Amino acid sequence: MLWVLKCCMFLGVLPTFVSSLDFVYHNTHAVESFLREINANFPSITYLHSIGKSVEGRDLWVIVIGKYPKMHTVGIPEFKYVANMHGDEVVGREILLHLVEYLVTNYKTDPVISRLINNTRIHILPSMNPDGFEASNRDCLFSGGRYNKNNYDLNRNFPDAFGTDAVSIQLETRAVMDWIKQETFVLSANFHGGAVVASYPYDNANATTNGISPDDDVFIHLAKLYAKNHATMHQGVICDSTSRFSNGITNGYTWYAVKGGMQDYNYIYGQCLEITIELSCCKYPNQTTLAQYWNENKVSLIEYMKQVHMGM
Ligand code: GEM
Ligand code: ZN
Repeated sequence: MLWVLKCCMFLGVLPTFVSSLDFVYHNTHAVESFLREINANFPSITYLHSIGKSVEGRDLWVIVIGKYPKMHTVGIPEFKYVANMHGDEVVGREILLHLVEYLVTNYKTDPVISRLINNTRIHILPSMNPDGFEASNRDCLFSGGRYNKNNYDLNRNFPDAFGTDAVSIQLETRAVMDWIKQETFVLSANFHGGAVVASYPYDNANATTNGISPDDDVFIHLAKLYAKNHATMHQGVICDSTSRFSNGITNGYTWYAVKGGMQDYNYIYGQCLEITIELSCCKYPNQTTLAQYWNENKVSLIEYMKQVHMGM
């Protein structure tokens, strides 16, 4: 990094952005430093804020990217990406950091990215469960880091329209619920690991519904769009015991029921269309594979964001 600075000093120019993000895992401290640096270097198109704290007191940082990042503007839709709600599912956390870097560094040079940033307010929460991430023992399969510090699965912790069981809403869940209430999100995706598929609502059902939502056609379009633009997802990737998902998509409830999930909460209580993206067979893969995951998902991530303008 130093040589960049020296070179810029020699040329007599001030660098606007000197570091580039490495393909390694970033702990809580490194994520925060990265986001602060981005915000300091791109103050006019970014806004960094914490939507609350985890049980162990870690901030839940959200970086907003847009022409008017600090507030809602009439005619500019609100979009979000959330990763790492299961602390041991870490690919999404890293690729969202790369997405942040990609967006801000291509503003004003890449016409597609410039248009996206000018016309969309993009909210990115790289980690909804930083305590789980720090506690994870870096396994491919399940690890205790899935849960928050109080041992709650955050994807079973939202109010569920299909059941009546009371849940003890955790700090991380509450922060996301308040955030959803505060902003008028219309489109979202939530990143997980342990499979490779785009899963869409509903995740749960009751005696009179079969897991199919009123916007089934729109959700299928969105899930297919993500899978189609992904390097391999659309082929139906088989991870160990999972079945082959036709076109790389599935209805959540058909796959297996999830009660109290974030996806259904967004749709039912937040009027926000959210799908769940499973990014990797291995939940915590070796960091030498991170560049590959970024490359596999980059086009999907951009194309999916553009869908916020399809006029829902
Ligand atoms: C999931 S979320 C995706 C699967 N959804 C449904 N309805 N089967 C979970 O929370 O169990 C898987 C994951 O953790 O990645
Ligand atoms: Zn998960």
